[in-house]
Amino acid sequence: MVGNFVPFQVAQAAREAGLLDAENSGYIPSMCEMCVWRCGLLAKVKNGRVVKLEGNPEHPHSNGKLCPRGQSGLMNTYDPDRVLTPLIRVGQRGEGKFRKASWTEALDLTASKMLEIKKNYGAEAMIFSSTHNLSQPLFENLLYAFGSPNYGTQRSLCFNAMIVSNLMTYGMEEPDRIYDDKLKYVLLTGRNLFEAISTSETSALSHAIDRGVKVVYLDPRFTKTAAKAAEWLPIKPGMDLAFHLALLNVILSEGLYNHDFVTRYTIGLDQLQKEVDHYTPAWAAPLTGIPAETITRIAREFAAAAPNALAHNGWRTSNFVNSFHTQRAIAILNALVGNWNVVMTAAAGEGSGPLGTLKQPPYPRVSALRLDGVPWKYPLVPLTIGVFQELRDNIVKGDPYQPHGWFISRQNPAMSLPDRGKTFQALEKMDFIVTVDILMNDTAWFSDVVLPEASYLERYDPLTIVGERAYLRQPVIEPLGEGRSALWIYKQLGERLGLGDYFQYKDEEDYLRQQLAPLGVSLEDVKKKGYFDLPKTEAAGFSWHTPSGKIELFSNTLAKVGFPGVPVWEAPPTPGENEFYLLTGKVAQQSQFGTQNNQYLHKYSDEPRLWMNAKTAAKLGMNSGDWVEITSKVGKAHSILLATEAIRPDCVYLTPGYGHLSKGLKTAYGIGVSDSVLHVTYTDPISGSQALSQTFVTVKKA
Ligand SMILES: Nc1nc2c(c(=O)[nH]1)N[C@H]1C(S)=C(S)[C@@H](COP(=O)(O)OP(=O)(O)OC[C@H]3O[C@@H](n4cnc5c(=O)[nH]c(N)nc54)[C@H](O)[C@@H]3O)O[C@H]1N2
Ligand SMILES: Nc1nc2c(c(=O)[nH]1)N[C@H]1C(S)=C(S)[C@@H](COP(=O)(O)OP(=O)(O)OC[C@H]3O[C@@H](n4cnc5c(=O)[nH]c(N)nc54)[C@H](O)[C@@H]3O)O[C@H]1N2
Ligand code: SF4
Ligand SMILES: [Mo]
Repeated sequence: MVGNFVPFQVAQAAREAGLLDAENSGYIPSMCEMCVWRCGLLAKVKNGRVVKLEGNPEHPHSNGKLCPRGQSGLMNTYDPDRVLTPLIRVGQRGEGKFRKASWTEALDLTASKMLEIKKNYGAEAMIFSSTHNLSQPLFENLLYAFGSPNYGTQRSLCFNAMIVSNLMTYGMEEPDRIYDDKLKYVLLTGRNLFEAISTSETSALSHAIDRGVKVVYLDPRFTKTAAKAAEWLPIKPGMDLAFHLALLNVILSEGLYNHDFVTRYTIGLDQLQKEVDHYTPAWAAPLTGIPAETITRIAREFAAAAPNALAHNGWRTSNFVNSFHTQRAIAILNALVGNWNVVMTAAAGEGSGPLGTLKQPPYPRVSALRLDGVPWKYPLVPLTIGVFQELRDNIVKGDPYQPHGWFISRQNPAMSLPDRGKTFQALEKMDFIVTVDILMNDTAWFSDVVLPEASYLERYDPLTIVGERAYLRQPVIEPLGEGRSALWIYKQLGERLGLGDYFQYKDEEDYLRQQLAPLGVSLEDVKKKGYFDLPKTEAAGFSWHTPSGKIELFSNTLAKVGFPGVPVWEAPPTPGENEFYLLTGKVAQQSQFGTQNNQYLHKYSDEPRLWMNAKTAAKLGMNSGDWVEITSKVGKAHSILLATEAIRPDCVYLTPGYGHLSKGLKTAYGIGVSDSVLHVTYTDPISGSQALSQTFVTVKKA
């Protein structure tokens, strides 16, 4: 039976390594893809079939553990709704009528449509979008070789504010955090680590709490993280900036900063000091809803614990249009107490490091403007990061030109972009839409061609480096249907587009061998363990990749393009009478907009309800279980109400990832409501981050 047996070469390598016995039972190493954290896994194999997924102790992201989503990964492959052949639309867009097609027909059609669009309107009329995954370099190769500047990623909906502020402060995207025995104090600003899980960091924080590390947690909701924290501060949404400016004020005015570190490694203390002089705890108290004494105490506690004190940047930091300044203030708080190389350090990160790169010609020069305004409107947003929601808006406007085709890979923008109605307007503008996915997601449902990728248990992906090792994703079963790896799909398309020179590998294993070539490691050896150690490099002293070579408390880069060089107060909009802040935030059992159809996870997920503070609900005459109508400036939605003490009276909350439109998702269809229907598009002018907490709604009984 197809889809059950371990591919011959993988099984052979595993047997030779003693991982599988003569009956083909044992464990095969690979990597999870139930979220972007990509933990190492061991697939438990019995008689050649995978029966369970466990954490690989040899991978720093899993340390032997998989989260509930990772453990449910078998159902990602065995989902009865998997798309197992290429599909071509036959009915109206959105009607969901498709016919099965051969790969040859689907790829020929896709390539011919792309070439037609290029010929008629220029390469820039093809939009490409994708969310972080291991085959992204191949996808990017396709789009840059094709010659389009238009690339949409999830980042502006996720962490742009954090990334751009770290770049402006430290000259790096995101530092690593060290949760070792010395750590004493953690300040988490809306980083719900016990539900928005990154296995290794979540368990590191949990162990730290066991050891008595003090965690102070700011969130308008009482989350699982709030429950584990020493102190929960139900801050007013968007006021984190005021809170952090006041922390800076206390630390500077009381001289609690690390003078030696600040003098040696930073620039701009004077400008910072002058600005934060205004932002006293007494000023911040009415804005944040946190008493001035509490703010002062936390500043002093943080400084006293320093350098073993960490102010966490957060991860999805796309909350308000002032989020860039909030993030800058957090980055600066860490710098002032000199915790670098104690609790924060240069990121080991994922990447390709010393791995071999494949031969290819240079990309064509592109002169067309990017539709997302980078860099002409957003000069500080890196090109690889972009401003996706602005790209979508400019498709609708046809400004500065009208795109005609959209290529989407491993992404569900119909759900993940704010203001779903507008996303559909953008999709409707397209002459041609193609989606690469494993399921008929909501975006695929509106596509013209759907190309099925093999699931992460069925395919190879490019090698990736984490820390001092390179890790391999390898197939642990034969594909169930005709799904193919992204490595195969993009090469096939590249060849049909006349871009074969950008895909100079015979097949997946040849690609991996070329990556391994400069290191003299054999693929067979890597298959056995799932990783290999990279040659040791001399620990190079870290230097700040900022223009001054120092940590920039004042940034001239910001000032030069007309933004404040130090964080300044920018009041976020506040809801009108009878309006609520609409909050979003992850739940432990689901990932984003792509796992709700997983039958294992479905069993353990509550039907999502609209959280509302119990007292507010009582005042409005509403009870748990009532159907309510939620209205924002751009949409309306209906949900069941949950009256709870676990949220501020001025906020409501919806779990993201529900309210799917695709009837091809038979498990998830019809459950819950999408918060993206309600979200208004607001963009932080500096980092390009979408402000997901800045939508205000009214709620009435339905
Ligand atoms: N189980 C699970 N884990 C995941 C993911 C997943 O989908 N599921 N996704 C992964 C990804 S891609 C990301 S980016 C991370 C995201 O992880 P986090 O950064 O933790 O982000 P969220 O869970 O989106 O939101 C966190 C909290 O922010 C609060 N919040 C909203 N507005 C404000 C505000 O103005 N101030 C403050 N202080 N808090 C506010 C919300 O109530 C919510 O509880 O999680 C990762 N881990
Ligand atoms: N309302 C609201 N909006 C949000 C957020 C929120 O919390 N609330 N969070 C934001 C954040 S932090 C992020 S990171 C983005 C994420 O949103 P997106 O960038 O859209 O990413 P995902 O939802 O992870 O994409 C999931 C798609 O990948 C598909 N997929 C899964 N495995 C594979 C595979 O192996 N191959 C292929 N080809 N496809 C696969 C799934 O079937 C699904 O269709 O959303 C952002 N938008
Ligand atoms: S955090 Fe969970 S879902 Fe994400 S990669 Fe790790 S085990 Fe998989
Ligand atoms: Mo994210």
